[in-house]
Amino acid sequence: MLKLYGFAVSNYFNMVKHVLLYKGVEFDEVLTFPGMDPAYNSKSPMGKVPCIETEHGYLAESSVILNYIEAAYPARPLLPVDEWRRAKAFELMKMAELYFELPARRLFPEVLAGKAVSAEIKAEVRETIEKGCAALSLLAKPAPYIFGEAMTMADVALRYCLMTCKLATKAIYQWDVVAEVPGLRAWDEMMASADISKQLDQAMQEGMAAFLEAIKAKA
Ligand SMILES: N[C@@H](CCC(=O)N[C@@H](CS)C(=O)NCC(=O)O)C(=O)O
Repeated sequence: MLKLYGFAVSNYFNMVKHVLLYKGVEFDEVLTFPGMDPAYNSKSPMGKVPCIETEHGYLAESSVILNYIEAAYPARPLLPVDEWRRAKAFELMKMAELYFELPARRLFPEVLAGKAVSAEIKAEVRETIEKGCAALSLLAKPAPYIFGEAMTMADVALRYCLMTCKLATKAIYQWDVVAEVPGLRAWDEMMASADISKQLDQAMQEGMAAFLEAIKAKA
């Protein structure tokens, strides 16, 4: 059976878990924290979570894992059949990661561990996310999902990329990024109301206190 490595507070782990649950793929979870065991790098070469274990071997990097899951488990499709529309979904997923998740992550030392991030980094991050919001406004017209009637992987990926971005931008700039993109608030609330989202969000909340303690102890 497929194995999913990671932990409930990880947004990338939840992105993959959301898709597995949505598709009804059976899997076992292997509780794994980055840096816990050097041997884990033989599964996920950068030591990051998530990674999956399949009958063929291990696979890391969430977007790659999602693409594999879609190909290996085509039931309840999460990507359009049409090549062009598929590519547009990937475009949005890439942008969500590059211009929302990754810049916001640079604020984490201050947000999660109380280690000051420089004003220069804060300004850079804000500028990138502002551009990301403008780009998302051009690409995404939620109705009700990002690409229309059917949910795609882009919706799932954006949800979990925005999650860290919302947390960090609120804490550092008191900035509500969701308000920047027309229609995004209703989309965000709709995504959050899905049973799978509720299940994962609850597990994340439950694991958060212990996770923050562990981070602060390391800092
Ligand atoms: N590019 C990776 C990012 C995954 C990632 O950053 N995971 C975090 C947990 S949310 C992690 O493992 N961090 C530990 C590290 O960066 O060493 C992916 O898409 O899967």
